[in-house]
Amino acid sequence: MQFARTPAARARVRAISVSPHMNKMTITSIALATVLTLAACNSQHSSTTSQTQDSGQTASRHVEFVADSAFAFLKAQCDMGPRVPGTAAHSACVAYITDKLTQWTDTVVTQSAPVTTFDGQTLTAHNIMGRINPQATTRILLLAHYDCRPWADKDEDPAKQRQPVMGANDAASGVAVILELARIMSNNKPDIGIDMLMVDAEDWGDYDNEDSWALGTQLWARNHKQLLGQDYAPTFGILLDMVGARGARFAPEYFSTQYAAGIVQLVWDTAHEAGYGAFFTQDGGGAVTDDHVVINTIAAVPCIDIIDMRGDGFFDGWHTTHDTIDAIDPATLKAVGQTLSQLIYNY
Ligand code: 1BN
Ligand code: ZN
Repeated sequence: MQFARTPAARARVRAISVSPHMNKMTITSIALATVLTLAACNSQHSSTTSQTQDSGQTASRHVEFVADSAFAFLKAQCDMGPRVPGTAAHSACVAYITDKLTQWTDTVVTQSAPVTTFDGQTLTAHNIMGRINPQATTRILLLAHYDCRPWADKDEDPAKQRQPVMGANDAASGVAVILELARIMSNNKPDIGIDMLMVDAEDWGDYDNEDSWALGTQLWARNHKQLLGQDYAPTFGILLDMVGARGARFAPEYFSTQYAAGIVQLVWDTAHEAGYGAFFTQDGGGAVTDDHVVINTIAAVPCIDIIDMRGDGFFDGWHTTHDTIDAIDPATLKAVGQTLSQLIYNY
């Protein structure tokens, strides 16, 4: 369902959202609650759209992010096995993501090219982007990596450290949240453009070599203008990494705050307004050289990372054989997905 807002109204919402001095909650809380609900069904799940409007021009649009649907997309990836580059499971995941984005977005743009890993392997990296409203100039780039780490080298059992990581959280969760957003947007077109980029070869890295990570994103960032046009310039980007674990805590990450403080503020404010403040905390975040650093430094797009960081480390199962579906809580997927839905529909 579309709700037409005037450009002035949209500009007001955006200005309120990004300002650290004003609180959008005060705006939405004074709104007269005129709730229109419709059931937008597809074969698997239903979603609900509603809107709240006050006597002036401010409006907020609510589109339900269905956590069970996101969980099903996460499980489908895990059922393939660890999606390590070069394996059949990885190829199956490329086909799965391409199929879903083809169903739910306006255009799919793929990119495949060789990349060289720190240990001298040549991989063919496949990046897959689904685009909604490709002509819109105001655009948000959402990205997540889908590949799994070849070695569970942080496992407490040395005998398991050469096994691949299942990557339920460290890979599948970010993809699952973005796929569910794609599905709900196929039923409820947003006013702005959205680019959903699933990147490859993030996790075949060496802890002592920062540049050895995010190889798929490096490939995309170096070539994205050839791929998408010289004018391609998303307004900002949001990376989702490890967004599904039970007990997750998302604190502002250091590089995100350095490059895109206003976007961090917008996302954290939106999460609090949506009722997920317990997940989106203010303290405890560290610095992570993740895909978003490449998007900032090579593609020159301001980009933040929503990543589960607790104290000095990540979730307990990070790069271990415990990063399985048992570590996942649909409530965490919901907190991140609903926050992003509200951000997208009210930007
Ligand atoms: C995130 C998830 N990363 C890997 N899996 C990036 C990273 C690289 C984090 C090195 C810490 C150290
Ligand atoms: Zn990883």
